Amino acid sequence: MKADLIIDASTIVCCTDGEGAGIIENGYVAVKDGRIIALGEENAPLDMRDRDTRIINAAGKTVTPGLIDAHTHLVHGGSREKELPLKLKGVPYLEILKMGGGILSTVRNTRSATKEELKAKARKSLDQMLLHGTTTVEAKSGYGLDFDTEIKCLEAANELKNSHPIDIVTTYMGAHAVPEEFKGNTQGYISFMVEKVMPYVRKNNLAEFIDVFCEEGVFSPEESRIIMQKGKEQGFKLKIHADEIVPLQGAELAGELGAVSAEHLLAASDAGIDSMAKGGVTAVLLPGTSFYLMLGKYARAQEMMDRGVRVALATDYNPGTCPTENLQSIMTFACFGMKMTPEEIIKGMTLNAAHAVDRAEEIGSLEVGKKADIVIFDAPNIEYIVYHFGINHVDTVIKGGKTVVENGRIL
Ligand code: IZC
Ligand code: ZN
Repeated sequence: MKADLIIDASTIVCCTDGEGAGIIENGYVAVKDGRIIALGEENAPLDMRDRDTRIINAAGKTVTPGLIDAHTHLVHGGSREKELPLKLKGVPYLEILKMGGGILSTVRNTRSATKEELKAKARKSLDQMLLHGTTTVEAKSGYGLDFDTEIKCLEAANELKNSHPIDIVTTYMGAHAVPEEFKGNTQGYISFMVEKVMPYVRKNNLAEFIDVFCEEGVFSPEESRIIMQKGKEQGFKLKIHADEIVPLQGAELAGELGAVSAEHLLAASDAGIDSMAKGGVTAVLLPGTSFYLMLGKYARAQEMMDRGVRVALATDYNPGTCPTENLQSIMTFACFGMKMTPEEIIKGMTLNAAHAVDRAEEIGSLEVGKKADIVIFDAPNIEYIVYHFGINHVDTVIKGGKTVVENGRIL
């Protein structure tokens, strides 16, 4: 493969491990055969500028690792804008769900859609994500709940993985809600997931993770524990939607069971934060959802970082509580909602997000040997991207060494 040489970049944000974000001013990044082969300050060594090397001038621009969206509900049917009047009247999210709306309304739309329809809709979202700088995305099922629809959604995500530049990490989230056909029989639904769906998903390699919505009126901590333990026994890695609205000690559970990540965490206790630090659980914070649910409250990011928890950021892209594919908007919510610094924010969407999907060996930072997933923003520094909000700053996206977005357009 031809080599690419990004030169004269105003800012390169390496996102390497340790303090800060590893910033290089006026530097270069060299890419060959899909990998980063060199990077540094000033000019690239002359022998790299041979005839076969494509030079990308990044003067006035900022180079970062490809963004990783570590929490999305990518595959689903329909949308929920018609719930806006209810939301504006102050009907709480969990109340709308109890009335058979919310997640359950998306379940009806997902069940009635064909796999091709779901793929076409998800593909549009993936295009938006790519245009906004996302190169890897985690995608959960959980809007089918029955066997056929969960498998349909996971197959859709896996097929998209092979036909779209974005890499997709898949998660089985049957434990997103109790479906209407199991109403009043949560135990029966748990047995169905554990005995019927999980073994099939595992055998066919349709998902690497499982996830549980541990929340009042959805799955209790005791039920969540059983689902996670059974999943772990079958070889799944664990994620948990923990302490989003009501504090239920989901963070404690994540630490105890060795989950790879715990998500939301607005109501996580001090003990829960310590349990996550001890268990090496990455916190995936979703400030777009705090904003969209009008909770008037954000996760305690600073407290988590101070206590030794790795903090990642994601969109939570879903049709109910955060309908956006754009991680750059999430940067602004993280800054103003949680007082995270631009360096903490960019690391939360790169290296820390890579940890949240168990890919930190391969992606998430600009380092020699890592996969060449790179974004060039038309902005002189990362502060500028966070500060000038609501627009798309992406100029170029390189995925695995291949340029897939140029001048802000998909090639
Ligand atoms: O569709 O409401 N929180 N699951 C848990 C969601 C939000 C997605 C939805
Ligand atoms: Zn979610």
